[in-house]
Amino acid sequence: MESMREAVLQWSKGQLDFSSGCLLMGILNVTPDSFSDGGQFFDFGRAVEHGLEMVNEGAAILDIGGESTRPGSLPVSSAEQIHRVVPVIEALAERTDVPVSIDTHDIEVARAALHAGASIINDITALADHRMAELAAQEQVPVILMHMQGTPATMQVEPLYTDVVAEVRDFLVERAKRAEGFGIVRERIFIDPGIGFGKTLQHNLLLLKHLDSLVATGYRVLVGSSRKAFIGKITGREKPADRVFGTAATVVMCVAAGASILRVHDVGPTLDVMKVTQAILNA
Ligand code: HH2
Repeated sequence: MESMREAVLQWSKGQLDFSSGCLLMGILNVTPDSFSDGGQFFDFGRAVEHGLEMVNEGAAILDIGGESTRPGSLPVSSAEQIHRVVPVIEALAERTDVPVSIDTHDIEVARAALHAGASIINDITALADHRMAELAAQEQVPVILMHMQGTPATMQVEPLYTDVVAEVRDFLVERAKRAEGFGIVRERIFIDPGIGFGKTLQHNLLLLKHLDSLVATGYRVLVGSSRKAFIGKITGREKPADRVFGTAATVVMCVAAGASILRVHDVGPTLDVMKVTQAILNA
């Protein structure tokens, strides 16, 4: 499957070069309450500065979100999300060539973000709203389709699967095919197992262990394991910022399995982990 794809993904507003393997997406949460960095980049100036810092450290994409989706979180209005993210997207689109993705499942927010200069849609509901699929097709931008069981408010109450790997894969392939039906070209579709979204520790571990079965679908795979709670459960590290080394273990596994993009908070250190892993694989 890999060989059938072009190494460089190009679209009208951006490009991503996968020729040396996996790329990093830097997380920029313009929120007061994200699980890891809540409040840190809520201020416009600090958000832009941190975005540029991640580009300097080697981020190939910046993922900007105005709503926390941590377990137990409640929805934020479209107007408030737009108010949070649009100025930051405008400033970053002006100052860097790195493509900006908008982390939202809200059609109004996605429209405003694309208008402001974002050029990728990261949708944790995998285009549950068909207008999002129409928008992506019309604007010809890449989409990230993530798996989630339930909603952020309730998803960690009692996640249940018979075969988590097969169920997540089948869901993502079904949504990816539906996206193609809306006119989004296959190369622009990324699938994401949704680590921590309606999953127990064991579910997360099985999805990471068998990531190759997602890669084998032929769609490019994105993984967001950075600093998440399951790493804290294993290591005993309560503070998300202390989970960087734990995250590094997931990065090695994902790169080895053939993931295309890793969504991370700690771009600089993760790039080193990725480069060394890639060098070993290429030896
Ligand atoms: N995880 C989070 C948010 N968006 N998008 C994708 N595609 N994949 C993920 O795993 C993913 C995501 C949650 O992490 P974070 O943004 O750091 O926290 P919060 O939701 O609390 O803002």
